Amino acid sequence: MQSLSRLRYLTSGESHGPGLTSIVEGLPSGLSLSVEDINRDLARRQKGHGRGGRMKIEKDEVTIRAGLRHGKTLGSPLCLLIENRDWQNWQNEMSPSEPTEPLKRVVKRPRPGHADLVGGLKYHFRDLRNVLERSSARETTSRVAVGAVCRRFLEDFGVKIGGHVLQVGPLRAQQRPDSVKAIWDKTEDSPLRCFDKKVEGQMVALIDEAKKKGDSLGGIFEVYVEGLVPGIGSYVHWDRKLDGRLAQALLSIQAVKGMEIGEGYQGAQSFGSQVHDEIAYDDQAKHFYRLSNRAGGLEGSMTTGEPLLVRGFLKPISTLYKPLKTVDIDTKAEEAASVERSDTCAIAAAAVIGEAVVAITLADAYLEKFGGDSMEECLRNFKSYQEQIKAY
Ligand code: EPS
Repeated sequence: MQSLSRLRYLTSGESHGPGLTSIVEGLPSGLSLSVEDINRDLARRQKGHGRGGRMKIEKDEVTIRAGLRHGKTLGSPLCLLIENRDWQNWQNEMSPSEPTEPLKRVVKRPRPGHADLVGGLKYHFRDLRNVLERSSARETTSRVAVGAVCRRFLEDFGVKIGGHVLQVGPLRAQQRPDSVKAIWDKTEDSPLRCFDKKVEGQMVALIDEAKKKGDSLGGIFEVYVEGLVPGIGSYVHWDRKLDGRLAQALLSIQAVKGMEIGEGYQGAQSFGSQVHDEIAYDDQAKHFYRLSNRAGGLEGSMTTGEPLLVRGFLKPISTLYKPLKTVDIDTKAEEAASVERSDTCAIAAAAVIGEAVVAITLADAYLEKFGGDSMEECLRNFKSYQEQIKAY
């Protein structure tokens, strides 16, 4: 929603090019930020059972080129750079100037499910590498870096975010976390960021089986956010609605084909009395709350103050080591699709990417409501709103 956005960002970078750049514009001055805050999330995104060989090559680390001085933002655009280590192996193939040697990695056989074919038609390329280099989920590294900055911003307002894996293929976690702390405690050092350890073992075995067969798998991740004040987003106009903005953010992640808020899909099959969360009032804490949270923390496209729960549904990765049928774009003959090095399942990484895009969306919405030029001003506005809510 760039037209309304208080916080804007751009990313650039090809998967095997020299590196990835992000520029974040609209951050207030005085936000404490370190390289470590960003590197922690970059490292988290690289983990997960089912990832391919590339993650052994990369060790994503950020360089902050602008917008930060002595550990505090300046209010000027923040520029983040992350190098691709694999660039060393692709200098001729991905050279910004004319290549010095004949190309060896030209792609002519588009992979079903990938951007290859339509991207080639649209941008008029005869080498589909031009498409896959940017459509690659390598790009999510940039968004995780920006998300880490937004997470840091939201922390100062008491907002905490945790992502976890709910499902891989047909295997669904039966145990569910009930706090962000529970997610971090139980999933941070696990192979698939799954809260249910028994099912996680089965998920790992299923991914191994898919890999052996040259196949791939998708799944579902959930992002859980605590500490939100009621009234972030708005019901008054379509492009202010927080549910729509979250949907755009989640669906823009590579391979995400669906999203859900709270028990959204279940609700479509149930009676209203089984769906809506009854309202109660806590006299001591002086706040309204819900007796359940099936709405996933959103009513009328605004936060309710209950935890926000959103899910992303990933299709299986479209590079198959046992490739599907395709057509060569030059000869028009039937062929097996091109095989590029790839992951078998990237759901654990997707949970971290989901955290990032949710953080970016929420930071923008917080700035819309409490915006100021400095953190002091934003937090003053925030405190005054909290007092208004308490006195309601
Ligand atoms: C990807 C293909 C693989 C993944 C990549 C996403 O890259 P490569 O072809 O270099 O092995 O590793 O993901 C990343 C590089 C990353 O950082 O997540 C694709 O086609 O989308």
